[in-house]
Amino acid sequence: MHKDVTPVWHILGAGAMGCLWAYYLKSAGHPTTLLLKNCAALERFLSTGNITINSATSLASLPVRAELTTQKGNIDYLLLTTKAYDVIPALSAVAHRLHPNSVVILMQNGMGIAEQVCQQFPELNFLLATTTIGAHRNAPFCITEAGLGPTYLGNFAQCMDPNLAQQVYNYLCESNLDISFEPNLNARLWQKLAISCTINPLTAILNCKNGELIKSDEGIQLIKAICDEVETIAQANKIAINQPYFQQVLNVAKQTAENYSSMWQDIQRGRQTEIQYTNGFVIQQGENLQVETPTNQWLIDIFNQLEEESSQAHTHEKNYSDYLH
Ligand code: KPL
Repeated sequence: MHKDVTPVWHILGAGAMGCLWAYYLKSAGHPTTLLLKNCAALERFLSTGNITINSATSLASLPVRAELTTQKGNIDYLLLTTKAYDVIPALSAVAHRLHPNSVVILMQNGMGIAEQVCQQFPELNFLLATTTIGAHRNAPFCITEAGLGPTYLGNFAQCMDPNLAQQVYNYLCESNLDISFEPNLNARLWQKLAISCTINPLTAILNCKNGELIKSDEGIQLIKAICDEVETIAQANKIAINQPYFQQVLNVAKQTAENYSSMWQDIQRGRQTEIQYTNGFVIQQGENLQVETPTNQWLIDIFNQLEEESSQAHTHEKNYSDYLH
């Protein structure tokens, strides 16, 4: 059933990454539907019916379909771009629409999600993706592309039939985004984890752009200490490391110097962050392996306090906007 047909995509998680992929899949001629959680979001989207993408050189809009997650109708190809902590509730919300041949691609920051999905949805055909694309949301369904890097797709613990995985990869290639099938996705996931454990929480705590972190010796030393702990755990897990994580993080901080990280944005908006799936995952792995992770622990303690303060500061705003909708 998966051969020689145009795939029909559903995207769940209409943040920057979800909107970006919806836009590129639709522009490749794939029917694409955004799945939205509530009527307020659906109404907001339907007022234009478009996804808008700003880049350094252009501003473009494209109409896509949208519907509520609770609607009926099979989902064949689902790209899940929610925050890590929303993956299980999101899959549960559309479980009635998935069938034995449905394919789900999980694209989140952080690690530990795939294991939870395997446990709770043992029958699911799923692939993992990790991306280096930089994008942020300016307004609902309107995003800025801040650098199109590669995205890597891989099969978690051979959960998916390799032919089907290849077919999905071919479909994604039609989007014209830079995508590679990665037989050793774990190495990519750990690289990204090192980046997410350093740039993301540090920019949020210090309230700065990515590039500011490497302008002081203290910032660089902190990045090094965090990376060393992540690398020790990765090595204990036999993960291939082709370039020291510290070096990779410095490169990304330089390349994305003018960006505000996704965690910085979450804290500014009073939203829950993915810290439990980044530094929290490293600390948990350290405990399992009896490896100390004092810098990650110190960082997460400060961060938890910041997250709490930011959530409280935005409670009033949230109540007000609930009332308006
Ligand atoms: O992926 C990112 C994020 O913001 O989550 C980085 C690489 C840190 C770029 O801002």
